[in-house]
Amino acid sequence: MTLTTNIFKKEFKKVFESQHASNIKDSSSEQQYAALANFIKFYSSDNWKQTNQLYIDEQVKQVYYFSMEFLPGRMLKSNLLNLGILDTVRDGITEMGLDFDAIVQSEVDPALGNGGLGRLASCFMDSIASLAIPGNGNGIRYRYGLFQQRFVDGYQVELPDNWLRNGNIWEVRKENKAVMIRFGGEVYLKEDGENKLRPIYSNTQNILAVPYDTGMIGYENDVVNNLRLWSAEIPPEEEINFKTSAERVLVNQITEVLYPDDSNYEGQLLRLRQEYFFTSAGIQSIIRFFKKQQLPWSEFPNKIAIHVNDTHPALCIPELMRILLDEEGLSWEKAWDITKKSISYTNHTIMQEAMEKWPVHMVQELIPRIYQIIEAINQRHIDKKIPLYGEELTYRTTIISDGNIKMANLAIIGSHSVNGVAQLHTDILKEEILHDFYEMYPSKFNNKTNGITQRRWLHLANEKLTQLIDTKIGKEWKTSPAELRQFKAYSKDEETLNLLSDIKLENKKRFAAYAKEKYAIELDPTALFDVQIKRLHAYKRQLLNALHILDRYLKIKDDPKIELQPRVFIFGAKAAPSYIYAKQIIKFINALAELVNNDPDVGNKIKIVFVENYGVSLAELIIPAADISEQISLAGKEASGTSNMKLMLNGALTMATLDGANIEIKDLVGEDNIFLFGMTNDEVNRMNREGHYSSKTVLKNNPRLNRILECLINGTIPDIEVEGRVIYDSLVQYNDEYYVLQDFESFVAAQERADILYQDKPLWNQKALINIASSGPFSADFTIMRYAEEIWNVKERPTKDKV
Ligand code: DL6
Repeated sequence: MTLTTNIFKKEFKKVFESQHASNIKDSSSEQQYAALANFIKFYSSDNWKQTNQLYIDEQVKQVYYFSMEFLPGRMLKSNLLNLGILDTVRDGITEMGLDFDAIVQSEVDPALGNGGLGRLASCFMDSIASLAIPGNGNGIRYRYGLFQQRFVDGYQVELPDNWLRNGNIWEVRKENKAVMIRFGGEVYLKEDGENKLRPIYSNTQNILAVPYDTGMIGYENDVVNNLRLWSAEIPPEEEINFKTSAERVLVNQITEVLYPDDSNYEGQLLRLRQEYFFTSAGIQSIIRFFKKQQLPWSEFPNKIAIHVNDTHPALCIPELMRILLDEEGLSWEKAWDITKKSISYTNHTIMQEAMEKWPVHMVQELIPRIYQIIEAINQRHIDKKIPLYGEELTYRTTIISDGNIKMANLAIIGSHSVNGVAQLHTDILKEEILHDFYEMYPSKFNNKTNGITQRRWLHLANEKLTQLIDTKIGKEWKTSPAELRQFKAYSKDEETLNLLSDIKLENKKRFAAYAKEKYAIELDPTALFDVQIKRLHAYKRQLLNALHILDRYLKIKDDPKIELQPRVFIFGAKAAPSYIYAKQIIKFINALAELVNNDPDVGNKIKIVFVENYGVSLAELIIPAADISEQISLAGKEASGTSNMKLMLNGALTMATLDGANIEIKDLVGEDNIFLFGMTNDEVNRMNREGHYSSKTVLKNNPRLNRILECLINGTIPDIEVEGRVIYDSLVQYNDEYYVLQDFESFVAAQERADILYQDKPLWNQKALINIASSGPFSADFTIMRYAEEIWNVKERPTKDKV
């Protein structure tokens, strides 16, 4: 049925009235949202059913993307866009006298991830469906998302994120697809009379994993894929075994909250429980589906690709082995062959502290059979590799060592593909972090630079810019993002550049209105908007950004009449609750904001806005308003970054170290259209090797920097006695682990170049346009095509029209 505005209005009214038994005019935007989301779910349900049926009928190969985190953002508008009915519905809603934007904003933004990794997973879901690739997401339905961040006296305070308070309309509970997960107890292997060893379990705790499915709607192609999130419940038939409230609480806890505090043993155990819970549930449901097709097991890797998003789901490997060995009776060799051929793994970090390892005793206690299998995988690895590579290299690659299970080692040994997420990151993996494995398995390693979906990050977030691009180069870029390059033809077209500038100004006004309403800060929309939005981590160097602001502040205090390019510095960042140093940096930036924003000498020359509770929805507001994108991590530390891509796509110029995907941005836009500064990865490595770096020496020759740092401890910035001292000491006494001071001068010089360029608006706009036009290669559609072709070996399925 073609949905016209009139049909929509009639049908929508029906849905609303059947749900609320009241007049739509008297309802709240939350109620209108609920009815509209239900309407869309119903509208897309046929396609969802048919997509699923087609996958079954045609026995196509499917990919299963296992991720501990998904950050989908609000789904209403994105679903309308992908269904091709955004304008129809918006018009209908407006004609009914309702406020479309208010309805959109009534939706809760589910924070089921920490940052880049989870958002990447959701961009991938959008691209997989939009490319008509048979694909599924597999994760956890956390009862509470990542904490809600509030600032109290400038300090981060964490509040629970009760995102399910009003229910979640997009999901469908599939109780009939529930599976049982076995924890704890004892296990031993017994001969089964056919020369096979079968595990015998006793005293296990069995927990029910119930799936909640959400349709992942492809862009105008009738495809609706599935995102399956698992929830833990007490199995009704085992109620008797959960008598105490402590036992019951333990079950609920499994899927209660994203990233439980793992600074204590119980927290770690819970996280390991979560990892096994969702991997086992996902693998069991894959096996059940595969078995329905009645194909020989050798066909499994031809029908199923399992992707492990970082090591959190790496237990997929022993779990698949367990089922193939214990339940399906395959030989070790066959099971191992199938497992390796089916599983692939992405590494997202080189930070040692993020490399997962689990104490052996913990795994033994929680999942004893899985431990036995990991031990056997490890032993076979040793036996096979020693004759080929010798003891030294082999023992450096074992899964079990020093009483720990190293999850990256398991993921590499048990998979057929290991990829990094930007070229530099992959090179570092091959040459440094995972070099031993690279020697053993050179052909497993490959690069897949991250990508973002242009549909959410341009089409939805920046509708005016979308219209401008559409009028200039047509609409093809929405499905063929490489077409964006045609926009470059307008880089010297005055009319287009002026329009681009007007759109940016409007977006900045939109953000300014938000800042005024939320924080009572008055922003000048003609100022340069300088944006750093990402998790707070020392290596990302929000501190460098703040020290630069402090430098500007001191310049103004020295000469209040100084002419400086007015700037609005926007920060958005959550710090992990247990990461004290990151929280101290938040407090420092907030205190600096308090000082600077209220100093009459400063006026509009500097304003700082640190938005609370940064997430997908705020990113959609901030990114279109950005002039400068701060991507200033220490070279070699940021695996890729994805905010760099979203900001570029919206015409921000990148202030960049040569790190992660910044290098690829530079290659695409050319050095004239990016501000580069700081040490390269090679220079950092040399410094580290030689061990000559002394932040004190940097300071000795730099009175300006000395003065800036003094402000941390001399009371210039009120209310940071503790934080200022800690930050000062980290830079001076503890030798500045992330080379903030070393890169400071070149950072400030690059910022000065940006100021000068911003004075020349036509030239700035030209560079902004070149950035937009060069960003096509960062579309997640391309990234996914490469995963599909080079790793998963899955094909786009013909969409309904083509069948
Ligand atoms: O690949 C997505 C994203 C990258 O863009 C960031 O550069 C990287 O820091 C982030 N990594 C993580 C690490 N998590 N773990 N484990 O979030 O991944």
